[in-house]
Amino acid sequence: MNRLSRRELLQIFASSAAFGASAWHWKARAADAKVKPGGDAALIVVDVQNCFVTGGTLPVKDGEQVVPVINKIAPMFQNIIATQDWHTPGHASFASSHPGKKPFENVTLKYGQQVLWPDHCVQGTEDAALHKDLKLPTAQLIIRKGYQKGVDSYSAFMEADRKTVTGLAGYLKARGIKTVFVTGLATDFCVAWTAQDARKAGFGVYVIEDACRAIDLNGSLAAAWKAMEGAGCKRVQSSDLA
Ligand code: VGL
Ligand code: ZN
Repeated sequence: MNRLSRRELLQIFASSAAFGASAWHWKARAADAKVKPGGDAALIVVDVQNCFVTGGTLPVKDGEQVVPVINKIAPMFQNIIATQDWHTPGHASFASSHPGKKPFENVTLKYGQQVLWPDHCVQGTEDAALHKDLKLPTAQLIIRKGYQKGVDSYSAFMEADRKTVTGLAGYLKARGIKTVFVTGLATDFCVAWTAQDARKAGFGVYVIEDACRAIDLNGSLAAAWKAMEGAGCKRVQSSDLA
């Protein structure tokens, strides 16, 4: 009798064209099978900017270490999108805009709770530029976010008012993208919000853990992974890609 192994069954299941983005939760991948991004996949490189690495205004611990990892996997992708946190001077997410408030405290804005940050990623400054060693010559779109003075945007898809879209979902859908691979800074803020919003918009989502670094404020990293995995985002390592 011709019996298929569990591994073969899993691979057939995972590669079956019958399972579109709606069945994303049910797709399984054999532990030793590599993930190969196809023409309908996009790499999203979130906020790998000077502000978020050593020497920047809001440095993420070891933030610069994502650069070689992202450079290594980028050639596996036919579609690449980068994002830039792109704030006005005096932005509502800056502690300096709220008298008596300090960075990393919370404040209530019109749209809800907002963590306050040091002034960072101000439009057009060197601090807001992409890291100089990032090599993404084939990147097709740079999406900027957080450019409205009164509204933050951790997510590359939707601003913090949870109403205003950036246009990224429409762009990706118009180009036939079904799956996104999320990398960059910071795991527990802009990466996590981007990954969850990508799921909400109907994309399959992989988050490449070793291509991300976290801020980890009061347990935010563990909470972010729980939320991402709960939303159906898959946690993988760069070595899982081919
Ligand atoms: C980010 C805090 C404030 C991020 C951006 O890119 O994760 N975090 N602005
Ligand atoms: Zn910001």
